[in-house]
Order: sequence, then structure tokens, then C-alpha cells
Amino acid sequence: MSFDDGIACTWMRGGTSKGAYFLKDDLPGEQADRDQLLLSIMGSPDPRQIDGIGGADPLTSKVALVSKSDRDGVDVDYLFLQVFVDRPVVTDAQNCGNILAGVGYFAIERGLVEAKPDITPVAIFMENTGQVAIARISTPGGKVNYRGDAHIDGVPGSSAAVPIEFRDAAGSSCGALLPTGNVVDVIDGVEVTMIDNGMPCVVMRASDMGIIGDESPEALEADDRLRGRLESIRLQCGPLMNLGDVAQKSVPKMTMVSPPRNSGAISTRTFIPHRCHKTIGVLGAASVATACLLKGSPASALAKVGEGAARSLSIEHPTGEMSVVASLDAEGAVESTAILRTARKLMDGVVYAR
Ligand code: NQM
Repeated sequence: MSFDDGIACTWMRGGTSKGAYFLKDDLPGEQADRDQLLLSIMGSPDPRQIDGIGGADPLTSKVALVSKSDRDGVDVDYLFLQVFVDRPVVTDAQNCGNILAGVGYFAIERGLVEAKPDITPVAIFMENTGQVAIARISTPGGKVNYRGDAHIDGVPGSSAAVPIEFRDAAGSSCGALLPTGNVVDVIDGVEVTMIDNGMPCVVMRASDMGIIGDESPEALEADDRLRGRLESIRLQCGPLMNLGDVAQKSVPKMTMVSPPRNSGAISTRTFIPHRCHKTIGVLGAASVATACLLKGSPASALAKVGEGAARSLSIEHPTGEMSVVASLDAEGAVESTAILRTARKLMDGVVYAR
């Protein structure tokens, strides 16, 4: 396979992230070749990604590989790849619910899914974790539409709504919702909940980490002591969460929680894992919301979670909030989660590697 003539690529905002969307068959099948090509396309490793299309931030250095699915009841398969900015690392060890928001659009645009007259539900198998998400794409008159009234915090303006539902996300990467079997464990003297309801996360009180919880991401990133403590806890949690050695992985995410400031359910600051998120990841928010609903967890003591079988939890983050709707079973366990995202096609063309 020669890539001298470039590779068809769509550059899209998915939720509060940006990434390069490819048809899987357009990239090398061999993983080492594929990763080398993606590093070159993104311009990694380089803190500025100056010789590539990446945006010098983990949130804008992302890739979606999409293919038609032959699984029952599934339209397309989606493999998410995080291309590290300043390290020569491409990892499939995490999923991404923000980039997911663009997958349905891409699948329709590339003819993998036929658009319906109004809304087209696209069933997406998330290869990273082996679960299915349903994204509902606006397709008036059978054509994709990106314009609409839906606003999500962290993105200026508004776009067409992309509601996404996740079922059976518990234990997506760790094998169980609570991989240690405990709601609370103590690591380096800090009470944490190790949880995976779509994204492996370590949830702890901001106050236990010596912060208030309303600091800016920049202030937190400048705090070397905090970063050192978070990384020490993360490296110990990795094996306990069945993730193995996580030194070169982008999971687990590290979320510090504090009481809500703006009538939401909880306030969050999340390291993903070395940079502080400007918002919060989609599946990360689903996992944190689930932690808020677990009796006895550090998050539940601080959270305002309401009542009933369907709870809307507003997860506050540095630039606003993300609402997670959690459906609970008769025992009060979270059965499914749903969130609202938007996406927008930014560029469609041919991208070149070095
Ligand atoms: O948790 C960032 C993002 C994400 C991941 C990260 C995400 C998710 O905001 O589902 O969306 O935590 O690495 O795109």
C-alpha cells in the first residue's frame, strides 16, 4: 500500500474534541505501520504538532477508524485511537464518546449507512470496549444536517442534536463496574472509587488532593505536586483495575470531585491523565455520574442526585456542565446512560504523511 497520493480523511469536531475520521480499509492493516502513519499525520511526537494536523492537545489529537459492520443489529464498527502529542504513542486502550458523536455522520456521508427521512439511528460497535452505542443523526429529507439548536458547554454556538445512548457499558475495559469489588479503596492515604461505566476512572475528593475543586485547568496543570500525587495513585490503580501497567496508557482518568457550584449534581476536575480536561469526557462523565449514585462512595457524599428511576445528573466541569441521564433498575443499579452531543464536519479531503 503506498500513501504518497494521500489518504481520504474527514476532520470533524465530535462533541468537545476534534479528530481525523478514516475508513478503516484506507489505512494499513498492520498495526505498527498504521500507528507510524498516524503519528506522522498528526505531527507527533512534538508538543506543537507543527508538522501535522493535530491541535497540540490530547483533545484534538484523536482518530476514528470506521468500517461497515457484519455484527447483528450493528451498522458500523468504530475503533478509537488516541495519538499522544509529545510521545510516539498511539493507543487503543481507551474509548472516546466525544469522537463517537461524529461517527454516525461520517458513516452516512461515506455511504456505510443509508439515511432515513428524518432521524437516522446508527448502531455503533465500539471496538475498544466491545459495546454498542446508538447515535441519532439528524437527516431531514434523507440528507445529513449539522445545523440546529443544541448547545453543549465547551463549544460556542449551536448545532443539530446527537443524542447517544450507552447500554451495558459497565466493566467496558476493567471487566467489572467496580474492578476491585469495592466502592472505596485507599491509595496513598486517599479514598478513591475505581470505576468503569464506559471509561476507567479513579474518582476522589478534590479536598483530599489539597485543592478546592474550582481551579482552572491551567492552574491545576501548573501544580507539580498535585500532578505527582495523581500519577502515583494512577500507576497503582492501573493494575488493580485490570488495566496492567498504565505508564504508557491514557487510562484510568483521574477525576477530583467537590460539591456542585451551579445547581448541578457534582463539580469535577479531570486529568486525562496528564493534561487537565477543559470539560470532561463523555464516558468519563457517565462513569463519574455512576460513582455519584453508589452509596458510600466519596462522590456520593458530595453529590446531589435527585430521585426516581431516571436521573439527570448535571456533571459540572471547568467550562460548564454535561448532563448524563442514568436509568436505574429496581435495585438502584445504573442500567444505561445517555448524553447529548453535537458534531460538525470541518474539512473533507486528502491528508498526507511525511
Ligand atoms: O470519556 C477525553 C474527550 C475524552 C474522552 C479523554 C471521552 C470519553 O473529551 O468518552 O470523550 O478523557 O481522554 O473526548
